[in-house]
Amino acid sequence: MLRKNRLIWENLYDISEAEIVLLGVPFDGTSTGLPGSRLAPSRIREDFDLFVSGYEPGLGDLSDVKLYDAGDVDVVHGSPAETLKRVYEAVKEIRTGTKAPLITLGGEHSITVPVVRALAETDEFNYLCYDAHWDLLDEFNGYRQSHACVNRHIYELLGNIEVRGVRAGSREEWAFAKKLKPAKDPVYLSIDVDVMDVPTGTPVPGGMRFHELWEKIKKRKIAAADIVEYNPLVGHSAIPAELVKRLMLKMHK
Ligand SMILES: [Mn+2]
Repeated sequence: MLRKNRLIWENLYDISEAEIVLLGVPFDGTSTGLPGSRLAPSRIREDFDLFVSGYEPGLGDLSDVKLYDAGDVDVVHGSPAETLKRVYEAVKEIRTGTKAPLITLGGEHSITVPVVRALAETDEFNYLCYDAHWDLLDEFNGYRQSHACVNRHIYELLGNIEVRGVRAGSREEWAFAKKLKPAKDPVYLSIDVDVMDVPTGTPVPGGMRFHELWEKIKKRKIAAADIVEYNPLVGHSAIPAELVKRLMLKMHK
């Protein structure tokens, strides 16, 4: 179920030697705003080559990280259910080859649910999300797989979630959010880039600056991460690729 035609670079290591694993999910089938985040995994890999400097003071050098890029999940445009099933299976398959931290590149936010579900079967973590939206709806227009429901379903799966940076939600979501408590480390970190003012299909004015976000997340112990909802059809930002680099340096073992 994995396509290997768009790797960040040639894999120099076997998956069993990996210190970080990368996975792309080029899917935007439930996007409620402007579609296009399906283009993000390949765009982020290109940006990584074009813009990212390999060394970060205090974090180290990319040449010290044994990266394994697992490629992209072979998604099914038109079938969110089949796509999310394939994401789950891809993560389970990766987990049979390695216990290294996984960084997943969306795609839209709905892809986080099967990644968390698959990892939670073997790994211990709590869930921390940075997002402009609560995404706490049980269903959206009768549809539970919508990207507007992702945090609600992870809440049901794990029993608690921490969500930061929210500036948009329904009255019901703001009420539901009162139940949420801070998540203890280690965390699965989900970064919906609309928490900043990065080009996205569902923008909300007043986003965090990159350095504000980084100052927050650099203090956390991160077991796995994803970067979702970057939409290259809306515009360009080097931030997602820079986040991949810093997370690789911070999370590798
Ligand atoms: Mn969002």
